[in-house]
Amino acid sequence: MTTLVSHHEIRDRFSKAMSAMYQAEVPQYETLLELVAEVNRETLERDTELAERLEAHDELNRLGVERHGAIRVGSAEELAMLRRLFAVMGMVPVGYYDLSEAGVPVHSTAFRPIDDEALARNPFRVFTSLLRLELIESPELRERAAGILAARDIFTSGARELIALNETQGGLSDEQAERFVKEALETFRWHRDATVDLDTYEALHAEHRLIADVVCFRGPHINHLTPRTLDIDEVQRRMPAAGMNPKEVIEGPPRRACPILLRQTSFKALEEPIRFAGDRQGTHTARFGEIEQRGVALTAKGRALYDRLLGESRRRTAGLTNEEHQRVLAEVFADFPDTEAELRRQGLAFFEYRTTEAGREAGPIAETEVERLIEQGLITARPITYEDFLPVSAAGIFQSNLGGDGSEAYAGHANREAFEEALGAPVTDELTLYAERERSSLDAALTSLGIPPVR
Ligand code: OOG
Ligand code: NI
Repeated sequence: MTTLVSHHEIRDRFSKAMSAMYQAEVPQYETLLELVAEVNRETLERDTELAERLEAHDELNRLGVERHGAIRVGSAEELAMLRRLFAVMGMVPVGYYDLSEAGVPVHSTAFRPIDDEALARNPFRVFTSLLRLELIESPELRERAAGILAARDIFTSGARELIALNETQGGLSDEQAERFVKEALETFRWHRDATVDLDTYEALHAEHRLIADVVCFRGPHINHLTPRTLDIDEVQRRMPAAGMNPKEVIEGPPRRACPILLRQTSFKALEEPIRFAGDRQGTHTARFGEIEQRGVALTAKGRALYDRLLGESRRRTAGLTNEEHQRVLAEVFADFPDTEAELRRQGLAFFEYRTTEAGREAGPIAETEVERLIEQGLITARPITYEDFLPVSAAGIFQSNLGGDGSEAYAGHANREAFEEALGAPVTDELTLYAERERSSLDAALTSLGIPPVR
């Protein structure tokens, strides 16, 4: 019998191989990693309380390996095969994101691990977008794009074999895993040679830059990787001195005492030389580097408040510099509670509960109010990190890296059913995952104190 390595081990190896490949392909990404490591180190030195909390919550070891990436594919077959490829690494599709409303003709999901242990080990995620050809207006161009996509195979035959083997064996051996990482990596590699001639590229580009990016190359090159920083404002400030051109504003919520959801920024995509069919030279702009700072996951109620405040602030932030933008956001988000206790009491964010040493040693407990149990030091609540993405922020990242300002919204709207049909499986609802994690941790904590779980 073959001894199988865990899916999480394969994900860890793959994410490291992907990072090494991208650093070699885009040297600015290596510079970004150095900058983020420097700022993280300084932040932890300055804020020992944060350092202790991250350590206690098992988040310090994942900080150094943490990153997400993004790719864009052109057909249902490609997306469905990617689902099987990511399954080898214990990554499943979570969440549905519609970006057509923001003028980007794609819809997306994020492949990521979902259980606690896997997330603590290496939470590598890949934001994966499917081009919506039906949103291309010209029927002639639409058909041409579909024809080009139908003719390519973005997977090596070795990768296809190992994906099938993973499904029949329920995993891969050490040697098979090594080969898998190498073969799978080929799908995400950059190609300096386009598969089409310059005229075709330009026609697709004129329709939407993103369409040219998806259709004209041999595969879905990884277009960015994103390390996790503990101080995004500081990294943004230091980018120019390190030779990087940051996007204008940091996306997402403002800086807060209790960070919520996700804040993101990037250095702008580089213009790179391309050889087109027929031996003509040109350029293509697609690849960049991004950073993210993660906070607590919000409940549906918290998310509704976030969306409302973000909507309000957007009316006031058009065209502002990042500094002004952040000032307006901070003003508007004054209406969002900013202490852990308040976030909990109002049911705005998700927490994980644990019994303390004192709780385990206490005799029979009359108290059943969760907040009182926390005050008495019998249980602790810690914020559950948001592991997903934000559509408005993602659209902002897309836009600034496709060059050009916000395009107009497409008439087509969210179509989750079509996306799931292409994927060949339903996407997991992210809110359900956080709610289950909170619920099971609270049940376990209360049970260990001899208190019946609240329903
Ligand atoms: C994906 C942009 C979205 C994020 O972190 O929100 C994204 C892309 O440009 O393909 O990566
Ligand atoms: Ni990203």
